[in-house]
Amino acid sequence: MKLHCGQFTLDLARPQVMGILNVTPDSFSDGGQYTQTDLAVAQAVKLVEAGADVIDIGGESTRPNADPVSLQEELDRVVPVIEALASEINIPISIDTYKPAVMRAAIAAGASMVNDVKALQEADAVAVVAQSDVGICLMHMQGTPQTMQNDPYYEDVVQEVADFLLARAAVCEQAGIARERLLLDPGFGFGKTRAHNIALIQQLNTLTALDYPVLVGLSRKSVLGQMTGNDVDARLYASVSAAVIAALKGAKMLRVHDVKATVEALKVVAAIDA
Ligand code: 7PJ
Repeated sequence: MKLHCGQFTLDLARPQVMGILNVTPDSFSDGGQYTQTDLAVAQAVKLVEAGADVIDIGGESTRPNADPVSLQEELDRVVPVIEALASEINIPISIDTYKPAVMRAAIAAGASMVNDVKALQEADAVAVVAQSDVGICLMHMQGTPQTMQNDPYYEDVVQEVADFLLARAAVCEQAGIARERLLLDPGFGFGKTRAHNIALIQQLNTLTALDYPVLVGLSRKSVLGQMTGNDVDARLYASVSAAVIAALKGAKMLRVHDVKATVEALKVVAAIDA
């Protein structure tokens, strides 16, 4: 299985590692030696050196209860980083956004993938991606980041997530987005209880059997905190364990903070699960 994203083609025979790069506000930039863009680029280069296959850049937090960021603020955060990084690294840059205007600007700046927690449901989002050649990750979420953890409810979480993702994939393909450009993601923690998240991991095979590559993002998430009792900064071992389980169940991309540890664990998977 291959993933087409802009000028790149990723071979999904080996699960790919997407390294997370959060681009935070310019709050302590004081005209000193390094700008926030320089720091973000340096951090991304480290992720590449650690073995990342894709860099995912996000300028707005979609964690539960996070404050929304204005369009201009999000553009100001991510576009300079993508521009600088595009000439610096030779792997796909993904833009984590649900805003079509950010997608368009990011693609113009050199992004080769769009990672959308709203699965291109905002007006014009499908058209923006269809007019380009980038890869697109369609993620499932119930509700919005502001409210999604209030009282998530499903009759059958795995079936409902699968149905939603297949419907969004069909919309994309009807709009002219080739199937080879699509990734599906159950959206761990996005409008899901602990039991929902666990059911989705247990039955990940139902999703990986759908004939689209599946991306899994469990890195440092609260479900791992619930399992271990650890705070977010102490979830490395749990995150690597989750990535290994997801890979064994057929996930083709792992979205992670801890690239080096994940890449190493996946080498063990590859050697034994060949
Ligand atoms: C995900 C994401 C995820 C995809 C975030 C966090 C929250 N994009 N963006 N999948 N999570 N595709 O990293 O804890 O699971 S932000």
